[in-house]
Amino acid sequence: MLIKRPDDLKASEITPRPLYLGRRKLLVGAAAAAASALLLPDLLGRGRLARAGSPLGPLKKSPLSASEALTGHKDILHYNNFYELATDKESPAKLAHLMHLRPWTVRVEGACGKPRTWDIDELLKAFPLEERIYRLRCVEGWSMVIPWVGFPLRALLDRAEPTSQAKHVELTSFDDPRLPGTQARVIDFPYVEGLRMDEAMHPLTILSVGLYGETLAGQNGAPIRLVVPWKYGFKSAKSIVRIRLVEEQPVNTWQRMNPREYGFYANVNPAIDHPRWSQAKERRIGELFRRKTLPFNGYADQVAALYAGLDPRKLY
Ligand SMILES: Nc1nc2c(c(=O)[nH]1)N[C@H]1C(S)=C(S)[C@@H](COP(=O)(O)O)O[C@H]1N2
Ligand SMILES: [Mo]
Repeated sequence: MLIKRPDDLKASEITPRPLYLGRRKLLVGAAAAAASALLLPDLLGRGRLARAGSPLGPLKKSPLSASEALTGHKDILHYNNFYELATDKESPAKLAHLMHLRPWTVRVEGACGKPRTWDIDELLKAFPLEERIYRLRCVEGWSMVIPWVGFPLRALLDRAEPTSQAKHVELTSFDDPRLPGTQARVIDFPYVEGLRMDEAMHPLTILSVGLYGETLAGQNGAPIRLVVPWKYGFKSAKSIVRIRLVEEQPVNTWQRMNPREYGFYANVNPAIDHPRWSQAKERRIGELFRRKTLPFNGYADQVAALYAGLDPRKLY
């Protein structure tokens, strides 16, 4: 990961080796993409169709919101992890116009009575949206407070009528080889994440379609992404195209890339260091001093009971 702030220099050490090797390829890919954007002005037209940044109308603020100062809208739009686009923090905002956001469908399938392919615009109308302010803590040691707009994942899963075999949920991001990071194969795509059924059905777990009252920008995972506030940021799969109810525990992308360092649960835990760096503190983007990281990212009261009897040292 290419980062400039001194605080983040340590983060460059955390990039797993295959990613470093992939970065040169990625830079070549980014240059090619920039060139083709110049040759194909209609890409801009497709960007407009995606309607990132459109107002979402009056929104009820969820009582489950955190009451903390929000991270600036600009920071949320310009400090992103989105490997389908690029591995540094600033490039996703510059490359997001390459994403083709319409037509877009989300397939809900697997162990359920009513599998369905949702058109994203139908889906946006089918579930009442609300504003949810959540802390997001990245495993790299930074955090933000984000006014998401979305609805509980549970609402969508209930519509599918999960069967008793549905023990886990696997969420899959898009895989568009036209995008520079995807093309460079910096990690295995599509990006996959997983939750246990009770985590997926928990009222704090949402699908987000917007932030700061507007539809999501591409770099934040438009048109729809997962948000699980008590877990490290990487659990929140962006630009989802498939949600599958499954029996077995899914293997998520980071677990597959580096099983020694990333597990299935990824619950925020200041007491358990990542093999190569501490998780005790975090830098809130926009703030100068580090603050202490809270167990379950501050959501312990609501979720700690889900993990009673589970050894966080073995199952992180
Ligand atoms: N498909 C996909 N989803 C992803 C990622 C990614 O690279 N690809 N990065 C993850 C990581 S590491 C983090 S911290 C969050 C960042 O979300 P944000 O940029 O909207 O803050 O998205 C997560 N979801
Ligand atoms: Mo992250």
